Amino acid sequence: MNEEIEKAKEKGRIKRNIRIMIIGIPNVGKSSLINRLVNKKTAEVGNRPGVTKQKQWVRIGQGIELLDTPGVLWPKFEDSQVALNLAYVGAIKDEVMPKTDVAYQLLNLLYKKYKDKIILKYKLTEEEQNSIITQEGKNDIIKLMDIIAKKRGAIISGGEIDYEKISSIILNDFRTGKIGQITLEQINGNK
Ligand SMILES: Nc1nc2c(ncn2[C@@H]2O[C@H](COP(=O)(O)OP(=O)(O)OP(=O)(O)O)[C@@H](O)[C@H]2O)c(=O)[nH]1
Ligand SMILES: [Mg+2]
Repeated sequence: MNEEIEKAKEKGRIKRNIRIMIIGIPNVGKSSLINRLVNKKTAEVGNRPGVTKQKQWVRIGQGIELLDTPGVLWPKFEDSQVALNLAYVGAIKDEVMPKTDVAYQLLNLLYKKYKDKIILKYKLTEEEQNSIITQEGKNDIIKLMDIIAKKRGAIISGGEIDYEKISSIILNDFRTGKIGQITLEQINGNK
């Protein structure tokens, strides 16, 4: 056997494992994909960015090895809208962009671009819709958040709005598709 390997080596025909590196932005399911492929919970998964802390080789048999890697992001965002979109989908840590800010911006965007879906999801009456229009004809998104918070029980004792909680609810509704199918970026470049 050793002789055969030596011979193969001489001819440059040594069989090596196929190695595949899985890369992508944080929290998109890289580790989940690996676990599914090996049919085992080998890699740690979790619904937040930064779960995989270091590289890890996983054998999937038949001479194939996969490398799980921590999620990566661009070192710098030239366009702040790109950073916001990544935050909406859960690829940026709360410590970098606070959840309340992200949820506020997301609700603002959705109420502009997908108003019908927001009205339907949070059962906003005509009266409620009118109540958030300011004198300048703009939408008061904080007021909209307050209305949704009351409906979803995001209230702290004393009747104040629990903005952390309602932000989590809105982000979760969006990320799990409960608001509907949403496209953040258009291919024609319109934002
Ligand atoms: N809906 C849905 N959720 C998924 C899918 N794959 C993974 N998830 C969920 O997405 C979340 C992130 O999954 P991970 O596998 O930890 O993601 P990751 O890319 O390894 O994340 P980092 O290691 O933090 O970069 C987890 O809550 C998974 O359950 C999928 O195909 N569909
Ligand atoms: Mg991972």
